[in-house]
Amino acid sequence: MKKMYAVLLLSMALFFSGCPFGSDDKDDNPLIGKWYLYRMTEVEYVNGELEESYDQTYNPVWDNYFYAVIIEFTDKKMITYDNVYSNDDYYYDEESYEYKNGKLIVEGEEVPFEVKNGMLVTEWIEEDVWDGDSYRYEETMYFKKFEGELPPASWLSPIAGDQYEADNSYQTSTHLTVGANFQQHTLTADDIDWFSFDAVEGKQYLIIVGSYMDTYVSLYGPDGTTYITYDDDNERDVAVDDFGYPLESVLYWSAARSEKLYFNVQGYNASYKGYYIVSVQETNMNLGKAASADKKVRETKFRNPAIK
Ligand SMILES: [Ca+2]
Ligand SMILES: [Ca+2]
Ligand SMILES: [Ca+2]
Repeated sequence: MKKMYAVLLLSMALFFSGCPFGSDDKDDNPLIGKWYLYRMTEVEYVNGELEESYDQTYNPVWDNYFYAVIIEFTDKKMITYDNVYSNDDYYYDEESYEYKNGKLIVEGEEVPFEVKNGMLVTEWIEEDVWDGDSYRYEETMYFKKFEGELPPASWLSPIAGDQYEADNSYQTSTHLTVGANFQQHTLTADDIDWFSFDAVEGKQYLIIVGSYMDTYVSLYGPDGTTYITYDDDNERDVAVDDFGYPLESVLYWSAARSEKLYFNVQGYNASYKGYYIVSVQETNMNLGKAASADKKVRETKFRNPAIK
């Protein structure tokens, strides 16, 4: 399970309290219109050393608006829309703002920004010293113009089941050809999607799931019921083709015998809904013994609140 959407919401709040960019000086208010977040980067330093970095691009092929935050600037109001993935609902926040002499003023504070080549870019930097260590956090958000209605229709109606349903048991699983291009699926409420693939003795495999959603993959033996192992958030940090979507779960399997194996994909929390891609690829990587079943993780799996 991950925290990124909580971070995103937090950063939206922080973005409007101050950024280091200079404003541009057009007479017309360049902010007017609707903007969707299509890319966001975060970099964290501890004592000047890179600690963590994160770069998320929302892929436009799918319904990327399902995941992205959208901001609308009208003459007087700055309105933030954010989809609530686990409900057929969305988050809405409205604030007054002023645009004067090229400056954006929100609640009495100047919020520097940059509009360039049809993009709105914001950057936020925070520095802090805590317990003798210095922390620096940099966040850049890139928005593009959104032309659709707000909120997007997909935020208000239940997400549709994919073409592979019903596949909520190993008996109704979808067979994947190793090395084939990814398949697109959705997780609807309380959905679970079962798959199978043919493993060959002595070969290694990666079950790759890409999503903006927090997914969880469980591998089962040829009887479809004997649990083998799992992956949640690419626990081994396997560097692999992400097919243009954020790598979510990557399960490694080294086949000791030739057999048909089963696996399923579900949300970390059963209420999660959204889109994902899945593919099984052969790999030359030898990562050693697969991670053993982490009982602690599995037991807490459905106890988690809806926020990622
Ligand atoms: Ca499904
Ligand atoms: Ca299903
Ligand atoms: Ca996960």
